[in-house]
Amino acid sequence: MVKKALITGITGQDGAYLARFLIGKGYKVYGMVRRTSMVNTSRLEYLGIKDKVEILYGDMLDLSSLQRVVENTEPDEIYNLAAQSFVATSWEQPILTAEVTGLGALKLLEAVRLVNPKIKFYQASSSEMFGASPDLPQNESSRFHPRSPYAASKLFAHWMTVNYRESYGMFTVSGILFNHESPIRGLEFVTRKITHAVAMIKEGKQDKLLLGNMAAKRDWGFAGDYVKAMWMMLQQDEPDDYVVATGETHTVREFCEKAFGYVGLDYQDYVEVSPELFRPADVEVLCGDSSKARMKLGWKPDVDFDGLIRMMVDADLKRVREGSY
Ligand code: NAP
Ligand code: F7E
Repeated sequence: MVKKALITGITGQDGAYLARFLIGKGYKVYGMVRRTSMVNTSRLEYLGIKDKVEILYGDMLDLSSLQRVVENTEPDEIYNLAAQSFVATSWEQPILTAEVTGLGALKLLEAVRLVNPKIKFYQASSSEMFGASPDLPQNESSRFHPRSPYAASKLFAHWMTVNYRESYGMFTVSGILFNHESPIRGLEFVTRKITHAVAMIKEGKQDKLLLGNMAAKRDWGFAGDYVKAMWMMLQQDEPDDYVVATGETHTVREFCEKAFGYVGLDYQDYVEVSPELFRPADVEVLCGDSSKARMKLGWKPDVDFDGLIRMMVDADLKRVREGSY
């Protein structure tokens, strides 16, 4: 029998990669999207799968729509990837972030419990939940110390996922994923902001790049590798939580140095620091210990830091040269 998966957030970076991965595994893939005045399927088009997924309308703010989507699709697996996911915006829209990213996950868990508690449920948790944790590298037992409305909302959703497992015996898992990037990463995130600027500068279409905290350190991997781990978590006999990370951490400055260096430029000639781009509170260092995922799931990343930068710069150069964006 063909397995069915429902993905919330299918128009986002991970949603598109996960949909492509599941289609490759023979799944029937449903994607929930919110109503917008313009269609927003550019990532699905980029990966060549737009016509291979079935789209249904629903919103994380609206429990009745979630319940209807779950009833109408009768999935075996649900991947809850929908969120207001940009940390900086979460200070400007803290309540919306809590409602979509935090309460939205609880609404979806409730919809699953009411419609069919046997559906397996994946929650997109985040390394941001560790925030200012004194533990480094961070694993599943490390202490949480969220540092933004986004991180606090994700922590609420994480604990609700654990609680639905413990209270109702549901197959709910939380994947604590460290930063993962790709050529279809949103342009506001620092990696893509840099690789897009590198391409624009190289092609003579931009002269400088403004950045905020260049000393921040992140454990950056490739989104295509990370969506495999999501699926693997739902194929286990028992539901559990897993950290997914490369185990390497690099500064924003190093990312710049390598990305500009790849096209023969010195980042110091183009990058300026703008105090306006600093956050009210930042997470200074994240580095994940994914031993459990590697041992129990057999997961490992295939793309390393340098490979990720090359992939993103190459894709941006191609798009800038073609004028596609
Ligand atoms: P993304 O590109 O920002 O995608 C977010 C998705 O959520 C989009 O499809 C967006 O739809 C959808 N969405 C937002 N508000 C919604 C609402 N009210 N109702 C329904 N859908 C809504 O994020 P991503 O990078 O793919 O990340 C996927 C998930 O993993 C997110 O939950 C994120 O917080 C989490 N996460 C990401 C990372 C990472 O490094 N990428 C790491 C850890 C955890 P629109 O297209 O309409 O805006
Ligand atoms: O920032 C610093 C910034 O916005 C990374 C989301 O997917 O990963 C992501 O959250 C670092 C921060 O990602 C700029 O201050 C400097 O220290 O790329 P980012 P993030 O905040 O780590 C986690 C795991 C998620 O769950 C989130 O959903 O880079 N930084 N200068 C900058 N950041 C941005 N965006 N723009 C700058 O100009």
